[in-house]
Amino acid sequence: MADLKELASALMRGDAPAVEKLTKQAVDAGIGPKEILDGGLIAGMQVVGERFKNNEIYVPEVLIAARAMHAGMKTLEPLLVKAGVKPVGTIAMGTVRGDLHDIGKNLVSMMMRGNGFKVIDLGIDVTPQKFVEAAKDQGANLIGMSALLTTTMPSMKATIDELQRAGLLGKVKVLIGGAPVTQRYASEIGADGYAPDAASAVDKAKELIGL
Ligand code: B1M
Repeated sequence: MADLKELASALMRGDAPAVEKLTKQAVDAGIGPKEILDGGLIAGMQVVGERFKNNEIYVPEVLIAARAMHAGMKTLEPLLVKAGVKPVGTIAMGTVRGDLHDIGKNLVSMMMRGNGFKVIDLGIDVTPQKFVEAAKDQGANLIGMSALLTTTMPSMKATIDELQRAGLLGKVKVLIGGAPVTQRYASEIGADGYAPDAASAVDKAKELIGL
């Protein structure tokens, strides 16, 4: 267990080489990949998320921690697949149609991955149809939309309308965010949830799928 604590703190420091080394050591010591993920990488990322939410650290530190997470996941991912470990949920994430801002969307995606979600990254300028296809064809049980422009926020509503037309509204949960987005707007357009930052987005996503 001591090794996993060390792994979690290396992740919190954003020390990618140490995370890579400690992950390999834990595997060699016979600790299961799920245990390494939960007790080391996710445990560390949860602390990073909390600190970010409390404004104790900022975007660069989160990006550095995410890079360290990636260094550990390179070793763990194939082992998790082999062991048949299922993600806690699958979220299709994208920045809405007409909007090219992706820093926030990427941060949310990283934090989701850091907490055991499978993320289907649809990128930027994502049409309502593309979100719906991800839910239909790729098995996403959550849609995550980001918008940074007041002029692109209506595309969130258009996506919700498209989900309704496809008969998916209610079955697939919709989470929205981005600087100009508010809880009030989310309620107005019928989104299931809103989150003001990346760490809260993870909490909300878990809540929406009943975790
Ligand atoms: Co643009 N831009 N930009 N921009 N840009 C803003 C957003 C703006 C506020 C600047 C300003 O005028 N003060 C303004 C919008 C005004 C408005 O609509 N109210 C603006 C504008 C006008 C524009 C252009 C129209 C400028 C022009 O060309 N005339 C143009 C539009 C292009 C387009 O999208 N079609 C444009 C372009 C650009 C760049 C390409 C130069 C660049 C984007 C680069 C990139 O993303 N790869 C850019 C940038 C960097 C910004 C600012 C400076 C920073 C945005 C950012 O990355 N913030 C921004 C001003 C500002 O915010 N200070 C601005 C950091 C990021 C971590 O925060 O994305 O809010 P944020 O994400 C947070 C939360 O909101 C939340 O979690 C994240 C982490 O805590 N969150 C979610 C985000 N998505 C979520 C999803 C969730 C839950 C939470 O659930 C799914």
